[in-house]
Amino acid sequence: MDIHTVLYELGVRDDTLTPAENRSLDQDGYVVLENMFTLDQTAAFIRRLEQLAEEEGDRAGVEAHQEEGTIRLADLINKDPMFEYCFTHPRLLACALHTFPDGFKVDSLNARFALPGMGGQMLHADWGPSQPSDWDNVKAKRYYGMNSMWILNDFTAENGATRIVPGTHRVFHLPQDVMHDRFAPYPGEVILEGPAGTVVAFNSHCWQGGTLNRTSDLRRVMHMAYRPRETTSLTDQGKHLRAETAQRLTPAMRYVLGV
Ligand SMILES: O=C(O)CCC(=O)C(=O)O
Repeated sequence: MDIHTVLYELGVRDDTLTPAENRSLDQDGYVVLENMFTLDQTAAFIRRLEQLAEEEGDRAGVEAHQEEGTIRLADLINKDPMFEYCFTHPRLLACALHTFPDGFKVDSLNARFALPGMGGQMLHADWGPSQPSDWDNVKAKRYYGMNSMWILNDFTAENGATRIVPGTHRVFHLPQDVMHDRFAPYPGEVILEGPAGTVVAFNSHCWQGGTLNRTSDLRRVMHMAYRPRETTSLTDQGKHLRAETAQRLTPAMRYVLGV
């Protein structure tokens, strides 16, 4: 199997993304994809995630990352077949192929709920160099990651919608190199307001972060991330994959997971 055969099988075609959407990924470093899932799916995702949060309690998120002021859940692919929809969505896979023309695989699928009054993050990129020469790869558009926000309840400026700074995947330094206070607004940042059912795919080199949830409700999102095929995933699917998950996956799904 190769990536192109697999993606064709999963419904990706040459015109799955419009030229404007491809341009947005290139120029802004992100693209907004509307109506990626229905209201019924939204309700089902929320119900299942809240059930998992209840079951996992203090341990929720330990497989990847825990963060004060939020409920995090990780390794979702092993936790319910409903999440297969996220890593196999043709429009998101087309974004991943655009970002990694030489091939990619799943990095992780996690969720992040910002609690009321919490959730504000420093502006950051989801990647940092291990050595200075890593920047040469970024300059050559050999990117280290792509992530996506699966908006589960309408993102507003009040409830902690993610902020992103367009074009920062091509500035070749990190926010901490130029900002004294990374909680402060940054010139040109965009607050990603949008309805549930929207997915925002973004280059992991883009500067972004959650903002403060000023409402009395949770602000809910899932993060579906991909990475270059030859690298090691945040949630190494080969090690984590449970037998019952492996059993139900098609060969194309296994390929995308890198197992
Ligand atoms: O959930 C969000 O709004 C963004 C989260 C994020 O950027 C992160 O946790 O690294």
